[in-house]
Amino acid sequence: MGNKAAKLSKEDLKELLSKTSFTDKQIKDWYKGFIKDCPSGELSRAKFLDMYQELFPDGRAKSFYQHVFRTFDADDSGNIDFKEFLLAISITQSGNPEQKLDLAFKLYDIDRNGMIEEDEMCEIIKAIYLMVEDDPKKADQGPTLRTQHIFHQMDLNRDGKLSKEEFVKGCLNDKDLFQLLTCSNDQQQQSKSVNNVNGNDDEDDDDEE
Ligand SMILES: [Ca+2]
Ligand SMILES: [Ca+2]
Repeated sequence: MGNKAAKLSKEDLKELLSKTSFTDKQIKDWYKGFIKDCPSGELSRAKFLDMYQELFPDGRAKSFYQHVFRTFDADDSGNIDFKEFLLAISITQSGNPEQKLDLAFKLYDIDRNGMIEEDEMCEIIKAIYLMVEDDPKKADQGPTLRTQHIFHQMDLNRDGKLSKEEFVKGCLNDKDLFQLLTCSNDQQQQSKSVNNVNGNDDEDDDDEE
């Protein structure tokens, strides 16, 4: 076949060159891979979850990746097109702190009302814990306490919600929080930073808290 192979439009290529740190060739290579997996040019929610199901066969990451899907799907169309996909990948791989925080804010602002409510943050942190925490008790209680702690630290005007400004300021002032709240798409780093926050150490269980 191949005579109808989807091509990346010049406009999209130009936009991606200006908005990402990828080179012309890298973008085209990403596009080839993307079209191979998604011949329609769009990544559906089901396909996205399937991909992560392969990486995390025990299903513990499912609820988290539903949120990642929503975050990548910038226009809320129910599919991730190549531009949405590559912009998000670029930010997670090589974005500056502000870009990472911008993406993280979208992850936590589930209802897209421009504020992070306490239950929204708790839900995401719970999904992260579920994915990396083996102790179900910790995975159950940890997120609520963690969320309360984060709000205590970040909710400067005490209105029970985090504005973008409060969120960005709070993360930039606290390295651990920055890692926990922004490394949302790097499983390895994520597991590391949740373990840091929990005081866990995979290889050495002697000094359990
Ligand atoms: Ca979309
Ligand atoms: Ca919200």
